[in-house]
Order: sequence, then structure tokens, then C-alpha cells
Amino acid sequence: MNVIDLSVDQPIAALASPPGGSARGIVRISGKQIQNVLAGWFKPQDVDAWNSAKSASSHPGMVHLNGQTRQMKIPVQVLLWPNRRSYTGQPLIELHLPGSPCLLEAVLNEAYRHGARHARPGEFTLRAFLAGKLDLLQAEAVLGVIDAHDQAELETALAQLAGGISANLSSLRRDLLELLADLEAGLDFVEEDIEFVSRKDVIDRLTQSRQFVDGLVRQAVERMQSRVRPQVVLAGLPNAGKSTLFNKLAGSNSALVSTDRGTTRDFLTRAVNWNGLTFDLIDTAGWEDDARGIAADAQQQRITQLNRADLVIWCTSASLSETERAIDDELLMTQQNKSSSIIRLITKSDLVPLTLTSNETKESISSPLDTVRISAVSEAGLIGLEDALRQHFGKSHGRSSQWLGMTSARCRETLELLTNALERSERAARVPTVGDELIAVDLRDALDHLGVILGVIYTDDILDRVFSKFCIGK
Ligand SMILES: Nc1nc2c(ncn2[C@@H]2O[C@H](COP(=O)(O)OP(=O)(O)OP(=O)(O)O)[C@@H](O)[C@H]2O)c(=O)[nH]1
Ligand SMILES: [Mg+2]
Repeated sequence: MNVIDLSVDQPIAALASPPGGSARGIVRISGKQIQNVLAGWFKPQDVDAWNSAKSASSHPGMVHLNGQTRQMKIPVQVLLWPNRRSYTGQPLIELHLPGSPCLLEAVLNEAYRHGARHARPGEFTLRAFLAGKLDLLQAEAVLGVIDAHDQAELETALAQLAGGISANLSSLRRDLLELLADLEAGLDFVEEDIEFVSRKDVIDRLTQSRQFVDGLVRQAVERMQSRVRPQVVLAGLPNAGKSTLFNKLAGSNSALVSTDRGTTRDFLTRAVNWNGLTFDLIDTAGWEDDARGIAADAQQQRITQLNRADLVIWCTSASLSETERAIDDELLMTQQNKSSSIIRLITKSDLVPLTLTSNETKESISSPLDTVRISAVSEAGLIGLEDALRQHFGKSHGRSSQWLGMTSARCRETLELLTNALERSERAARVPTVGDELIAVDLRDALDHLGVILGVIYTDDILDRVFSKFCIGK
């Protein structure tokens, strides 16, 4: 799709509600003189109000549609934004009517017969962007909101749509433009020896800007990595019930389970989708002190997997003796020092019914760790485990940033070019013999890269990449 050669004045129309039947359907039309598109087939209740509308207003009335056999009169609510103060930054109409697919199709056909053309995917948002209503980051956020798969993604998209990141980048752009103006003003008066900005000030402002962009690059990278499934590793003493839980969560029988200690030798990985939580689950060999031969290899693999883990689920059998429990506590403590995220899971809880006076309850209440009791056999406590996983994944997502995945993918390279340009001008500024004009060259380069991210400077290629992902009607 070549979106760049589209005329922005021509009325475009499309279904704005989801396809298929629903209680209410919306047809959206945007362009110059769109009231003409409705002339003759939309009869407003209040003709004067419709003809003289100067601001956003609602107009009940009837549409007269040509059905296959007869004319149909359908009640409709028309919302009109007659000027630039609309989503697209140009006159916009929405027809709200009963959501029957045939009816909506008939309305669209009528609009096409009266001068509108079929909108292409993302064309409404493209017009909003071209009218300066949204910058490119916000346009991508519209798509992010539509596509959000979970609460965390939705929140990121909404934050980006609200302009948090755009506002930060715009203020960075303003700062750099001011700095460039100061430098260039100095260049005009270089003969008179008038200094508009001190070299120290230039260096400080460049350093601050670069540090800000460094933070954004880190965020963008993190955001892209968070798309990779978290690695959740099951660990603990032999016989703790790790493989049994593995099979339960993976919905398979791939891991061998037995009453013999040390059943699992190799580690086993499965991509799991458990109640909407997606992660890689890894079963490991039970902890052994003086393993030899194959067992020693299994222990080495266990350590490697634990080092790579995003979250460790430490399995402790509820039926351990006091001595075994002391060993387990010590091992867990060692692991805790190495892992940032860890949940203690008391397994086989069906074997030891919980009483409020048991040591374990006191411990789990005072423990700084998340402790969850489950039984893979009776399935008791699995909800608690689900909650704990959700919380852990939520935390790492929440930290991840104001960037949408697709935005960070598009911007990452440009952000790096931006950092490089800022670094170059900072380096130049630190050499007293280097003139301001050389600092300005790299600064202009940095501003160009920033413009590309915000969409102040854009190319067919960027617009194509962003808007071709949209659906029609948005
Ligand atoms: N009663 C009861 N038994 C369980 C539960 N979970 C596991 N078991 C039993 O405990 C034994 C050990 O289970 P596994 O899943 O093989 O334990 P593991 O931690 O993988 O053991 P290793 O691979 O040797 O480290 C098996 O006999 C399981 O049937 C549970 O929730 N309740
Ligand atoms: Mg096992």
C-alpha cells in the first residue's frame, strides 16, 4: 500500500464498529464537505440545527436506504464534528444505527454513491497524524490499544497514547533546538567575540540529553525482550513433586514421575499456556550433594537452568522431616541470594493438612518470600500459584516501560543513531579548540533522528510500516 499519495480532502468511509452483528454499528466518514455525502438520504429531525452546526453535535434522524426490493427508513443518530476539532483533524461524521451487517453495508454503499470512497487500513489515524493531531508514537499507540493482549499491554498503549513518551521526546527536541539556536547565534557573532552560551553549559546540556536517551534505549531493549516468554524453573530437593507439577502445568505426561528419589536426570522444557499465562517451564533434577557421573551432569544442568531463570519455583514437600526441612531451608536461602525472583511452593499439601498452630503457617506468614501451598494431586492451591505467577510477571512487565513493542522495534535503531550523534557532539564540545560549528553539525544530525521517531520527519517507508498494520475503519 502506498499511503503517501492519498488525497486527504476526499471523504473516506468505513465501518468503525467490529464486523459481524451487534446491538449498535458505527459508520465513520471523514473529509472535506462531508455533510454533502449525506445530502438527500439523511433526513435530520432538526434540519436547521444540522445545516448550521458549528461545533460537535448530535443529530437524530432517519436514513433512507435503497434495499433490494424497497426503500428502507432506518432511525439513526448522526454525530457531527464539523471542523478541525475531531479525531482526524478534519470534518468527521459517525452514523450510529442498529448493528445489522446488511444495514451497515447499505449505509456504506450509500456513502460511496454520494462521493465517499472506501477508507484504507489506518487511514483515519493517518489523517489524524497528517493533521498534527497525533504524532507517530501516538498513532502506533492507537494500534497498540486495539491489539492489546493483556492488561499490561493495554496500560502501556494507553500511556503512550496519552502522550507520556511523546511529551518527553518533544521536550528533549525543544531543548536541543534551543541549544542549536544558541550555538548558531554565536556563530553569527564570532568576529565580535560575543559568547551566547558557555562551553560548559553546552557540555552539560548535551550530557543530560544523552543520558535521557540512554535510558530510553534501555527501556526499548527491555520492552523487546519482555516479548520473549519468561523462563520459570522448578527446583528443590529430590521427590518434592516438581515433575508432577510440571506435567500438570504443561498439560502433559512428558516428565517421568516416581516415588524413587532422583527420577529426573535431564532437564525438560515446555512452552506453557496456563490460564492465559504464557511462559517456558523447566523441570530440573532434584538437588543432590555429592552427585557423580550422570547425576553430576544433571546437577550441572540444573545450575545452568537456575542461572537463566526469570522466576524460580522452589518446591518444598509438606511431608519433610524436621532435619530435611532444615536442609531445604538452607538450600532455599542460598538460592534466594542468587535469584531475584523466587516463589516457595509447599507441595503435597494433601499429605499434611494445614493447622493454624503448625510451624509452617507461622513461617509462611513471616517469610519475606511468596509462599503458596498446593497439592498437584487434589489441585488445591493452584489458584494461589496462578496469582503469584501473575504478580511476578506483572512486576517485570510493569517495570518495562512506556514503549509499545512495535514502537520500540521501530525506534530502537534510530535511538541508537541519536545517542551516537549526541555523543559525537559532546566529544567535540569537550575539545576547546573545536569550534561551535562542528558541534552544531552533530546536533543537527541528532535532531533529524529525533524527528524521525516523532514523525516530524517521515518517509513513505516509515508511514507504510506503521499504518499498513492497522485495520480498516481506524
Ligand atoms: N500425595 C501427593 N503426592 C504427590 C504430589 N505431587 C507429587 N507426588 C508424588 O511424589 C512423588 C515424587 O514426585 P515427582 O514429581 O517425581 O518429584 P520430583 O521432585 O520430580 O522428583 P525428582 O525428579 O526425583 O527430583 C511421586 O510419587 C508423586 O506421585 C502431591 O501433590 N500429593
Ligand atoms: Mg522429577
